[in-house]
Amino acid sequence: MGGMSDSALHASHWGAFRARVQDGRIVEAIPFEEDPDPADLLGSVPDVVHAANRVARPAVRRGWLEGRSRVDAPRGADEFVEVDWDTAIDLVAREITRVRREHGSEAIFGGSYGWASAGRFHHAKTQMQRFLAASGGYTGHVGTYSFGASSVILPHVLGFDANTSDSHAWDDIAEHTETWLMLGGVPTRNMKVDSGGVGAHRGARGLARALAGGARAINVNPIRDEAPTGAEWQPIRPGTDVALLLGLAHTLLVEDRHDRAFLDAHTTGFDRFADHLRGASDGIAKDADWASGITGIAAERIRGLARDMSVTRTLITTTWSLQRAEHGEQPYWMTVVLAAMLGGIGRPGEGFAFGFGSTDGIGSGAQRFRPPSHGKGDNPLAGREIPVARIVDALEDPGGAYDFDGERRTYPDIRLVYWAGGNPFHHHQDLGRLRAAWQRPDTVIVNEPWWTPTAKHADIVLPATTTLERDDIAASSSDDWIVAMKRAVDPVGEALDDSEIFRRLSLAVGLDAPYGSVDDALREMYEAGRASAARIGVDLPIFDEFWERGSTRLARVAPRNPLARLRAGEPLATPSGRIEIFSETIDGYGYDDCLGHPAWLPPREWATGYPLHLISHQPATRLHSQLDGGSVSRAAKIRGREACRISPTDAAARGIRDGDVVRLFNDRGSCLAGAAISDAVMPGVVALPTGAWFDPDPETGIERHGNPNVLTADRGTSKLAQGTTAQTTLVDIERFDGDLPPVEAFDPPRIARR
Ligand SMILES: Nc1nc2c(c(=O)[nH]1)N[C@H]1C(S)=C(S)[C@@H](COP(=O)(O)OP(=O)(O)OC[C@H]3O[C@@H](n4cnc5c(=O)[nH]c(N)nc54)[C@H](O)[C@@H]3O)O[C@H]1N2
Ligand SMILES: Nc1nc2c(c(=O)[nH]1)N[C@H]1C(S)=C(S)[C@@H](COP(=O)(O)OP(=O)(O)OC[C@H]3O[C@@H](n4cnc5c(=O)[nH]c(N)nc54)[C@H](O)[C@@H]3O)O[C@H]1N2
Ligand SMILES: [Mo]
Repeated sequence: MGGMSDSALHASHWGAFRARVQDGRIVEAIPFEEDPDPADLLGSVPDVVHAANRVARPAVRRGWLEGRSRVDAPRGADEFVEVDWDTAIDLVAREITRVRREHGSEAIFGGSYGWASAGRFHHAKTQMQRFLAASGGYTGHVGTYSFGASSVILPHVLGFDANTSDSHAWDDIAEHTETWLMLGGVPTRNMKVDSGGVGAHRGARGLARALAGGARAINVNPIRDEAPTGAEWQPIRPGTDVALLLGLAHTLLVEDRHDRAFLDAHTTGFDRFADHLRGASDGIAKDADWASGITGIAAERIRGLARDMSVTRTLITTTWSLQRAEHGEQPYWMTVVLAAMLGGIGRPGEGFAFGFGSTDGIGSGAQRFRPPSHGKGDNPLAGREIPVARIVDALEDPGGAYDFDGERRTYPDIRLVYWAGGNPFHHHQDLGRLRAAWQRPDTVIVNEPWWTPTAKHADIVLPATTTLERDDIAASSSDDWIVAMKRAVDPVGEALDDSEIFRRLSLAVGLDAPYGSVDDALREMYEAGRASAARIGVDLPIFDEFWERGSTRLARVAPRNPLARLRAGEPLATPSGRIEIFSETIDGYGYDDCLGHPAWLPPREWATGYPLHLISHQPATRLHSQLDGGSVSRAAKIRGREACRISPTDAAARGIRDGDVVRLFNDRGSCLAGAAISDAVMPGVVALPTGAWFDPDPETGIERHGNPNVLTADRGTSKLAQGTTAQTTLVDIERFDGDLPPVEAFDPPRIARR
């Protein structure tokens, strides 16, 4: 190991590739020859690995180093001083020890949400949490930004989290589905990636096979080209899918088209829900006319769809995005309830499924064994986590009480924040509010390969290697390849592997070294995975053979719908053993923002009165903020700023021409973007993908680069799940005629050499 070979195989969240190296630099990422459908994102890899904004040496914010107040030089505006590694490790170890002693381990926030890199050993967050757990514990987080609302509500409704349970195969859809209602479409853009790595992309081909089966596909989406051509486009006012689903359900009910036998045998609470549909308590029938007024979809179209769905084998797929909205629990719950009324749940190609079009692997089957992992250790403070998207509430309100899934919890007093492998100044909402709350802790430590916005807002930045600068192993339960990720180039600058950073920190706080050499750790991790695979009859080559060959292909098993067992009479892990259309548990919580049954609850955001819905979907040209500085992402920008799609109608009303720089704004903030006029976007909607690096103008505060999270609201989905609500955002937009400020997103901060 450790040898550097030309064109060695490597892996990433966006695909496996061979790294071509010249004079110690990677010059090309050549797609893995077994990948039939490699992602164009590979083109950005060489650009970012050797970019000028790599963190070259450990750096400390001057104000922190000098113990000055954060008021005159706040985080994100101060300059940095470079220090040597010994000094940096010593500063971090002392500070962690001090905070533990003075405030308790709970005061250390080590949630560190983020995708980090592919590779099972060097996964930054895992390494960090292992260190923090061993040295006394930390406050962690629960849930994800991806499916924060549904991972809490689905266990109440179904007894399990169906977000990633591989319920249907693309081929089931081809064979059995006649009507395919795609809520949120099935965007192939999102299938470029999968968490943990992709050996050979399968999603887009699976989708093509599924559609070739001839199902009538309906893309319910504010944006047309988010499903393959051939799908009918049904525009919908963003955030109103629940009203559409209720209108469909009402039609089924009053026309007696619902499957009573299925509802009687496998669900509970339908009668109370039916009362709600008819308007028994509030006098409002949730009929197609009512739904039309909320969604903007003609009532007759809703009635017609309900009738068609009741006489054909129907599949409803709902993308994860629908729940990243106020009351985001509801579209998920209502997807399940409508599918239950249709009666096809548990049959191939019928019922419901989540996450189709959200990542590459879903629909293509899964591995039979859990891939090897280095493990994050046991956190002594397990059980005291905060919901992931409530980080700013926690920073602002130490000791404050909040609701979460039936519990009343209190926020810890966070004094130290450690982030490794995530970018909160990309992923969190209302970045202006985050930036203010971020000033409160005593210390912020970040491990990063690049001067990301999060690194620029830290006190101590420790430079981490990228995957190409170290040996690792990629394996994921949604992929059929295990890839030896061989080091291809030397570490850039003085960067160290995250594992080495935490090894040194372990020693500095007085712990034993967590492992011997990396080579030994990789071998052990792999062999443990091989042994567990063998126990279920999966044969893997021994480590040396695997490493030599560079990759191993695994057999996959077709997706198995866990709800097929329900039809066969096996109870679900819900209180009733059935699908809960009415949940006594949730009803018992007494929440006004998540009732005992699915319901339409208007978002608070609508009261702001801004005229345009902002959709900040995933970017086609990168992974979140990763690769934003690369050529693929930059080529799609307009005058250096993220492209914002807007309908011809809304553009014309504002005198905006294609290619203009525009300013998006609401009461929370504003950002510049480049206008891309497109009739694929319905009037009343603008689409600005996530991931442009946060770049606030130091003079005016305007974000200059097109980061939608300066506009999004930082509110929980509900008291039940407290998930992110990024998709529920209203804005206005205008042509920007002022002097164009420069984009400085990719410039390192001011750095002084000591
Ligand atoms: N408005 C809006 N906001 C959103 C969303 C949305 O739809 N709309 N989507 C949300 C979702 S679903 C998600 S998952 C989040 C994603 O948010 P994140 O996962 O935080 O985004 P990434 O850009 O992937 O951040 C990963 C960071 O890890 C760093 N990194 C990579 N490799 C290494 C390594 O080896 N070591 C270290 N130390 N660091 C490394 C990268 O440089 C990068 O800064 O965003 C959320 N935010
Ligand atoms: N290339 C690329 N792929 C990615 C990622 C990336 O950063 N880059 N990120 C990955 C991650 S972390 C995740 S969690 C997944 C996320 O996967 P998703 O959550 O499924 O993806 P999004 O792109 O946010 O949105 C999907 C669709 O929802 C639609 N939509 C938004 N609001 C509404 C609404 O109110 N109603 C309806 N009917 N439709 C709506 C959008 O127009 C879009 O077509 O993607 C993954 N895939
Ligand atoms: Mo995500």
